Amino acid sequence: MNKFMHWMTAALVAAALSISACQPAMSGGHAGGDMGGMEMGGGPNEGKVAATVGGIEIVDPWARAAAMEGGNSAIYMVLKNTSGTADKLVAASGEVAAAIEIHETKMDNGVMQMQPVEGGLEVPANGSVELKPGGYHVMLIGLTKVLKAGETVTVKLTFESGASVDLTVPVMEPK
Ligand SMILES: [Cu+2]
Repeated sequence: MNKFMHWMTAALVAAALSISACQPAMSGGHAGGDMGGMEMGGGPNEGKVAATVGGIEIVDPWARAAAMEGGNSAIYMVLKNTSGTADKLVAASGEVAAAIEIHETKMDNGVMQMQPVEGGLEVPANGSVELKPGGYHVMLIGLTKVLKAGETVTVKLTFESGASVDLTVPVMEPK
C-alpha cells in the first residue's frame, strides 16, 4: 500500500472514530506490576486455551471494556499454532460491532496509526502471534452495545485453513 493510502486510512479512522481502543497501555501507572508490565499489555488471565480451531490454540482472549455504544473497542489474544503448517487469521465477524477488522497499530514518525492487516495475520508453523494493545488487534468498529467488564461477547474467527470458531470472549478492563 502506498504512503498516501496508509495515511488516508489512519486519518479517516482517526477522524471518524475514537482511536482509543488501539492505544497501548501507556497511561502511566504500574498496573499491578514490577518490570515488564508495559510489554505484557494482556488481560488478567494467563495462558488459558479458550478454544482450539484446526491447529490453532486461542489463548487468553479478552475484549476491552467500552462505555459507549457506537464507539470502538478491540479484542486481544494469543494465537498459538501447534501444527507444522503456517496459518492465517483472515476474517472476524460478529454482532457486537458494525464492522470487525483485523488491525495492526504502528508508530510512524511518532504518530500512532492503525490499519487493516493485508492478507490476514500470519500464525507461523509451531509459533505464535500475540494480539495486544499497541499491536495487532481485532478491531470492533461501531459497537452495538456497551461492553461491561464481566460480560462476554462472541466473535467468529476464520482462518486461511478454512476452519472457523465462534469464540466467547470475556470483557475486561485493561490491567
Ligand atoms: Cu484498530
